[in-house]
Amino acid sequence: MAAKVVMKLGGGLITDKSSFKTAKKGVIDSICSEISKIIANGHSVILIHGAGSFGHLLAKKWSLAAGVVDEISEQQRDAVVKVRSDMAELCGYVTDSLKSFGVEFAVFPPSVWAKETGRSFIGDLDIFENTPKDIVPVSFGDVVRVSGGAEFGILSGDDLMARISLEIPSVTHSIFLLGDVDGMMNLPPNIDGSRLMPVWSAEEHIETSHNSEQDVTGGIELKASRASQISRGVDEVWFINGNHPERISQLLDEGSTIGTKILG
Ligand code: IP8
Repeated sequence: MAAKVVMKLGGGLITDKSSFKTAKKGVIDSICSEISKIIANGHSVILIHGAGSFGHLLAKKWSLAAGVVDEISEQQRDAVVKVRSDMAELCGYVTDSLKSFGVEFAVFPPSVWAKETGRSFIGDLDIFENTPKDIVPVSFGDVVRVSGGAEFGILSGDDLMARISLEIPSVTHSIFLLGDVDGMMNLPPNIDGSRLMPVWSAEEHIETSHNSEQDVTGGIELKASRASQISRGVDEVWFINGNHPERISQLLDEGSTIGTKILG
């Protein structure tokens, strides 16, 4: 059966989060190569990516997530323009790689089609539905317009994942590709005794360490919460190590792989 896959490349997977605007092109290439195989096998893919060091560092420095602050509004507005262009640049690395593997794509920057932040952002999701089957729609976490005086805010790729996975008809798989870990761990990955949870549901407590010094959206907690919401409407919701993209094909072909299956 042809799968309809919504996939997010985490910002920590495709960039070095601690080093300003450093893309991991090798990782991006290995995932895009895998996407080309998935499409050649008759499946369709909607691709979302996070910001990593192309978004969070400047957004944090100028407090973009909380909206405009009078005293620094000029610098903030400059930062909004800069982060949007940095995100377009990161997206360019992803689409250049898709192109090099012969994958056609269409880019939809949220700053153009979406407004407001969080799960109830406003925007016409039909653009993802109306793209022809062999063309991969690509979008990403971005700075978007916000009403009510805030002027701007940060829309996370995790919120895009939730809405697209649940509202586009017949999505079969919603996959979050992570950097450095095989899936959801019971303890932060750097702590002794940390182990992979092959299945996870929201009732199960996890110890997390969200690096809010770097991250202006919600880190693993936001991902876990959105994944859990998605799993109420989509059968196959997974956290997979993006450094092993062959696991995506294994999941599609064999129904399971190394990773965490999120249960509703
Ligand atoms: O990395 C954040 O998106 P995320 C977007 O998917 C920006 O949470 C611009 C920081």
